Amino acid sequence: MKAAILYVFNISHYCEKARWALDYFGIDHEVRHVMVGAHRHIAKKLGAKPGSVPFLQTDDGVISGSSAIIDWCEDHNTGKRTSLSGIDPEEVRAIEERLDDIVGVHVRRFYYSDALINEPASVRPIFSSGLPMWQRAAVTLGWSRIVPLMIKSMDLGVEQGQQSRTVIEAELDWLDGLLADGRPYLHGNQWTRADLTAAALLGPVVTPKEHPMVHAVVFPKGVLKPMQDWAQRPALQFVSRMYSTHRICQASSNPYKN
Ligand SMILES: N[C@@H](CCC(=O)N[C@@H](CS)C(=O)NCC(=O)O)C(=O)O
Repeated sequence: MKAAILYVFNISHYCEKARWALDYFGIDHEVRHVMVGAHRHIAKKLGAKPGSVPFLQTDDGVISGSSAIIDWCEDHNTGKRTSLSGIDPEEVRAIEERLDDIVGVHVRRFYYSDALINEPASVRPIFSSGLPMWQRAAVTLGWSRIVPLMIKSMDLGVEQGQQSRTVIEAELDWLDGLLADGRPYLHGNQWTRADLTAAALLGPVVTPKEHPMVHAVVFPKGVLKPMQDWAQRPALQFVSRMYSTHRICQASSNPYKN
């Protein structure tokens, strides 16, 4: 089997979710950074629908979306890692779906509503990192056209940023509630894809030291202050714990590697 190729935006927390799953399952893969805009052309060429990153090129075809990538990893669990499905796969999936559909979307809108509107230059380096030189130049030259497109496609603005902040706080209440009985994981005693998803999608709010790229992000003050206010919440302490115990991606120190 050829190594799978994972197409990503470096900054994307859904891409981090997929990377983490591939690392956990010990699946040989190459991470390929794609230029914003060009990703849709690559996706179309490979037949990846709907065209968002992450998508994974494999011998079995292209797998689109972080959840489907975890499913694919489960089916190719050659390293015999413990499954991430948990004891009640349906309930675990329900938690994952809520995290994907609400937490992931609003963490992103909360950050970009401030960063892309007030400090767009701070975002550009993360969209350039990992790209070949000519693509980095294209991002720099095209940035003033890319920013308004991103603002429109993600529905960003001051009011939208506030709405997303309120939604995040409600979702943190939900997660704090799940953890209130002292359970070690979101669903029972076992590490599952719900935990991996919560940690990857909230990782940018926590900036754990094990995170592979979030340290390159310059957060605007309007985002940093709520991050500091939330830091002691059980849900975010849980995210730190998931990173420190389960996210070790360097091959040499990967605890999941045989
Ligand atoms: N539910 C999808 C969400 C993927 C997603 O929203 N990806 C964003 C980056 S964070 C993207 O590719 N946006 C650009 C686009 O959709 O063209 C997943 O879990 O993979």
